[in-house]
Amino acid sequence: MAEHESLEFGKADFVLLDNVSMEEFMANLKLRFEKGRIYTYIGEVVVSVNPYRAMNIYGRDVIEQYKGRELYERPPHLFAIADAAYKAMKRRNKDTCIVISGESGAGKTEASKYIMQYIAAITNPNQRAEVERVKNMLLKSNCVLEAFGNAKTNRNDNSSRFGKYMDINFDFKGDPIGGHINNYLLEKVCIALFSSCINDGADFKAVADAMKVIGFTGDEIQTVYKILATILHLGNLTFGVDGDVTLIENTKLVSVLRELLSTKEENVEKALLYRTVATGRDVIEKQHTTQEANYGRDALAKAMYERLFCWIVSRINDVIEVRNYDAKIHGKNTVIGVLDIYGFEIFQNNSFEQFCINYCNEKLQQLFIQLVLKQEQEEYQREGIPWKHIDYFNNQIIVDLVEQQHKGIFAVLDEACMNVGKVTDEVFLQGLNTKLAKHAHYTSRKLSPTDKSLEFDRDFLSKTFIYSGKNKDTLFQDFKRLLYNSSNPVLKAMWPEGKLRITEVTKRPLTAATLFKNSMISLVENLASKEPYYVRCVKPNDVKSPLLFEHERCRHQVEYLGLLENVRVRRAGFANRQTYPRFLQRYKMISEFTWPNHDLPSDKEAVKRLLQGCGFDHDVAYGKTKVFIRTPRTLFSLEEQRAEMVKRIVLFLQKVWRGTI
Ligand code: AD9
Ligand code: MG
Repeated sequence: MAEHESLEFGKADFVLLDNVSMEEFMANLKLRFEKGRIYTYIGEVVVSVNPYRAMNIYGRDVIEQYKGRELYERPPHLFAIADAAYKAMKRRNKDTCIVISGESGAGKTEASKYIMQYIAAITNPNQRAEVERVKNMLLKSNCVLEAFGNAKTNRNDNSSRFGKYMDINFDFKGDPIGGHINNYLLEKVCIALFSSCINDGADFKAVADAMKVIGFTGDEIQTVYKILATILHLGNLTFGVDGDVTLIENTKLVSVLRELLSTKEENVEKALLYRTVATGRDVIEKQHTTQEANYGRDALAKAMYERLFCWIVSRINDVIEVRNYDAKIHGKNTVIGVLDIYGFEIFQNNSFEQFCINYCNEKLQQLFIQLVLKQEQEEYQREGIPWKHIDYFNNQIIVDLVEQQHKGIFAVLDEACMNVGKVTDEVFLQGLNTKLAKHAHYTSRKLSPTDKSLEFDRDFLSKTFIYSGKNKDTLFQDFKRLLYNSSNPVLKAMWPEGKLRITEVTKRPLTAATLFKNSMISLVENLASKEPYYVRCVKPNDVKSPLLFEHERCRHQVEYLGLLENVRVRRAGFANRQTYPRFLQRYKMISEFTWPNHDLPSDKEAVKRLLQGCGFDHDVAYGKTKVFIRTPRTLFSLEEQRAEMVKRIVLFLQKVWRGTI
């Protein structure tokens, strides 16, 4: 429980509320926000409210105050969570992860950057050049990824349009030696964004500089410019008809495109107007209708952008990845993962992207429930610790609704998309109505020209219009071949599948929904394998004001993030638990009953004796295999006593060696 804060700022940990009720929770959250205390704990979870103003709390001096300290020693801060994750990683050799969640504009990306900065600041005390290089790369990579992956939306001026999971690898000394980025790209939506990027010359220069530092070559950076220019030009390209011939109206653009793509002019034109189709053994060229040509052009622009983004990520990974020879030098390494993903969002018009984003947030909520609420309660039961069950809304049913095999929304969507040529939203809706009619959280409205929403019984997914067409990866193979045949080697390398001949392209590509679902499932598996730390971000208002705390908006977020349940479980629960042998291994030296060995009938008895001896018996519970410690302060005292003993033992041994004893 955080100290060093007067009560005029409210309770620094929601666990300390007099009554755990929504009213008290909200009153405390509001008071702290108004007093400029944007962070509050629920045990080890940080609740953060976006201040929408520059806060003077991230400087070097503040970093120093958190470095190596225990969570409860200092006022709540992201740095404390970062330090806790770092300590767990270093002390106990554990892979940890920091999961940052909250809706769009709540402050996730900012939080992830402060966390990274903190980790960079506290590591590498010896200023090793290689480590400094890695740190620099990790920080610079953010700048590049944001330039290409963020866009202004009406909810956030700098909205992440991709999810980012970044692993930072540490050597046994606890210094960063590399990293890896996984990006969870949205379906190709980024088109609008870099027009602003290009307009702003200064920013673009910063990005280009960052790319140079990371190690992109001059040719590579040039190619990036060319691709961006291509995409912009594609936006101006229009098609017309002459009789039954489709043609390009502004033919001058074709030579511009040829130049940018380093291909032949006639190839560009052909790829835009025709597609090659295999019918049995024959290969024919089929002319696009104007509608198809328009579709193809847009698909090309989006695919080029998506590919560019993924290529940039993979180039960054090439540079920051821990190389084998590094691993040999540094020995086993551990990882801290930082997850900053697009937040839950509802717009006036919601599309496939919003559906995916919101599904992703449901998955993360499920992980939180699994780890924080469910597992915690189950463990107490398993260990035979008296426990009053706490009710919470388990959103697994919503996750199932989306991802279940055969009858989940994604499965129905995929099925609707199998019907080549006959994919309509009506087919999709019918499928949903048939398969999900009985689902407690599914209700549908009729599709009409003006109202194309599907309704689900939970805010997250509600009013989502899933346009089935977006689910298919339908970039004509002709475009892939065009880009592969470019004489620009960088561009060519981005499109290896352009190598395939039309008759070789038989496999139906996985749909966007399936790809997304699979990537979410593996993300959650990965997170679940690590020791998680949470930052839960709340957005105080919709007008980016530093002064306004919109009660209803915030209450709603507190509710769907399950924060109140979190407090209840935490309050009823224990801050720390360890198996008896582990506990003894760490603390046996602080008690005469257990040092160097105990003669009690079991480790459990020995731990009991030790804790009684130290006067902590009242603050612990003894489970079947583990001891549970209620307050962090007890753990802290144990740690202090241990440190003191270790010091004494070392002194003693030194004396023995020197022969002074
Ligand atoms: V989205 O899901 O990517 O659309 P985020 O990432 O949750 O969203 P972001 O971190 O981008 O939100 O924060 C939005 C804006 O709030 C920032 O551009 C800042 O102007 C503002 N913000 C957020 N956190 C802080 C902070 N700790 N201090 C000051 C902040 N301003
Ligand atoms: Mg963001």
